[in-house]
Amino acid sequence: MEDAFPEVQLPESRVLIIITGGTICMRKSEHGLVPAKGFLKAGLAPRPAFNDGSYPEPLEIVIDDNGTKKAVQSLRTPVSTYERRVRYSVHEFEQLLDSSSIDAAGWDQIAKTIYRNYQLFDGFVVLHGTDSLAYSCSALSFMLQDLGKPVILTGSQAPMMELQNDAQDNLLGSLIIAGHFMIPEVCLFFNFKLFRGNRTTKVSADDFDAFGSPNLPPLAAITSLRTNVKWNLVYRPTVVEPFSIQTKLDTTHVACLRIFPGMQPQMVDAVLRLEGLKGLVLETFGAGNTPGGPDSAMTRILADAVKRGIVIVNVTQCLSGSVSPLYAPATFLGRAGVVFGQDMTSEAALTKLAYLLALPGATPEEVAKRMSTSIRGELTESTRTHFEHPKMGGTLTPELSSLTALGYAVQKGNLQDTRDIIRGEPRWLLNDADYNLNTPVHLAATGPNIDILRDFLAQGASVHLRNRSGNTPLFLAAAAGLKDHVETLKEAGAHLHTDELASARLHAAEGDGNASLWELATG
Ligand code: ASN
Repeated sequence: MEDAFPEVQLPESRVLIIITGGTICMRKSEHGLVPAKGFLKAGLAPRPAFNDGSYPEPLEIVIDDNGTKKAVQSLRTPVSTYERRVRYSVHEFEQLLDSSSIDAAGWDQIAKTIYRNYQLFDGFVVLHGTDSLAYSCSALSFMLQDLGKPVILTGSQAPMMELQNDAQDNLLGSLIIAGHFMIPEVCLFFNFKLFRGNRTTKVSADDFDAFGSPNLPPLAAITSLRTNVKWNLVYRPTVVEPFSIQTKLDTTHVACLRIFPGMQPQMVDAVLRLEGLKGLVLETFGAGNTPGGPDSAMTRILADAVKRGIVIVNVTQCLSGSVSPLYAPATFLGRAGVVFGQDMTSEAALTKLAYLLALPGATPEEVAKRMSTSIRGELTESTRTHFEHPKMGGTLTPELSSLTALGYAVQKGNLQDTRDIIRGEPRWLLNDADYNLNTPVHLAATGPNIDILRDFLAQGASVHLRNRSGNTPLFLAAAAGLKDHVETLKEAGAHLHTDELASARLHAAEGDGNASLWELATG
């Protein structure tokens, strides 16, 4: 008899879960809670929300810390509301950490694991303790350069093994978002909200609602069965470069100091004279003020240190808001050469300093300049001076009519038209998709004018989205025999999805005249 409900082939995303430790995977010991290994088997496999029982074959390939390919058992979630399954594998740190002990070496290890496995997965979830989570999110946001895929850090206040916990919701939410939404940022997911990682701070030591992002609303929230993504807030790299990592952060030559009433200038001087110090984050009062006027000992000490080449960054002690030269004390600091860190958190300011100071050839002047401008959406730059009305028209929604108009302009190869349509529209238009789930980049990948493709990529369009047939723009360009398009997409970090590789190799072997192009796309 025929099966009344035949198994339908549904799209599937692949996610790698990197486990660094933290409460989420902890068990009780005689000394209190400690992280324990074997999370996939003990924590995930027995839970129906994380395991549909299918134990997918063949085994998944994960590249380990030595660069060796390992075949591991992956698990698959049941079907989501978006008619998709998430297949995931786990990579556990050799030494699991309470996150209070993580440092630059731990961040280096996370960054390298993502880099090595980048082409094998659609997204990454990092399990991490909550204590230093905001620091790790900030550090990774800088270390992962020109990121094109979601990297979501999460943890919990109560272990997965506790009867009542926040671990299950935090991990499931992260997995669903990493497997469904191409948000190319380092994010923190906690208590049903997705934040830009470098905007977060831990606001509670025990509440399940443990993180805040005081100066930027959440990028997404799970408020019902569906996830509400604020696409216009999503940050995208706007240079045409493939994903790369800067692994070393100079955390040994930076410091953070909180100003308090009555603080003696000598105390600040003592810190500024620590051997080898290159950067200081100064947590000031309110809108950026410290005690003392233009001729005070405090201002002189800070000015001297700036002259000696130390980068000093002014951030506020307040939970929200920005520093600015509103009051005289902050203005004097600015004149002394102290950089305004705008509305950056201390976590973001400290890790950004450590990142910039470690870049090859970094000079104090260059580092100081970049500390007050946004490099990963970590601070709010001054707003625009004018308002533009959103374009309306047609019987379609404004979004769909813009997308359709853009599609025609791409097909005609008219660069100016594409620019006119995109202008005034939020950047999400380039990452939106038509009924076939083709994005403007899919269309441009086979379009007549390569400059349009370049233009889209330079404006932050994703190269990793797949259409309804599961194909990336790179696959379409190779299938169309367009060498320049293939090269341009590769330059922007495009690669074939794991699911496309077999078919690409077949094309190459068939010798359909395009063998070298398929090799280029696969390489
Ligand atoms: N001490 C733990 C950690 O940061 C706290 C937690 O994860 N909730 O690893």
